[in-house]
Amino acid sequence: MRIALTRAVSPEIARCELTHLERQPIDAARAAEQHAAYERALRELGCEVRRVAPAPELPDSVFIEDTAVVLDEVAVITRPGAASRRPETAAVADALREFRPLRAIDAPGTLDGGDVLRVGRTLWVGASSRTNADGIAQLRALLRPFGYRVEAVAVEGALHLKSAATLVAPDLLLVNPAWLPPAAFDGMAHLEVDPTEPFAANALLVGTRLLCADAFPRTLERLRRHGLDPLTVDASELAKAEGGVTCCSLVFEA
Ligand code: CIR
Repeated sequence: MRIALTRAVSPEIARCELTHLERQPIDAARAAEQHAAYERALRELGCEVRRVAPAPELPDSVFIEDTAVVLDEVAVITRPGAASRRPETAAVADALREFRPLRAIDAPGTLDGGDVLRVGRTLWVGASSRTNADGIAQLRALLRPFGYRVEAVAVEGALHLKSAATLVAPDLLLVNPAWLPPAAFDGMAHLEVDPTEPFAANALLVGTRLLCADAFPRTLERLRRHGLDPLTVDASELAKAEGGVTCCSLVFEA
């Protein structure tokens, strides 16, 4: 069974953390509708959606991806780089405990799940404004016994590694080369986003199916020309909070 953990949109989402975007009004009710449609799409892709207990007082709590790294053998509870987001992790740990043994990133390490891109037994980890060298070193030490390789990738100009690059098929990356040189990934095959759609690189691969935001028609066309068949959702309100399609779930096999 494939589980997708999600978490409700906080009514306070307009007070979210922002790094590269200007603050603009966010309609929390509209964001919640988009989030519900995103959960329906996850079900269409074969997931059983389970919601973690809501945290209305935590503006960014919908972006559950940042709070944990879930692998087949173990789940690592992160220590998010933004201090305001650290209280998000406890309830996620409680929800994951029934599925995986837990490990955790401790101070002074910081790590956001949005910086972790798994390709087979390799984890590419963004050294970003949210994830520091100590957090990456802790992740490497925690996962070495399970046979994972952890490779740091410098991220500048993007919030997270997965704002700039995600997997769109088991052996194919979608990359925004303006934010991250595709060569950073050991010569893996890649497609590039349309240069007018810098935020298009954040796509969510669920098994062999792909979920994308509908705001990037040119990049979607590139994916389709490549034989991929992405399902699309409107994530425009959540995008104002600097979130993309990977951020709102933790998908794993139960
Ligand atoms: C933040 O800045 O932390 C949130 N407003 C957005 C987090 C997006 N998460 C992600 O890309 N994994």
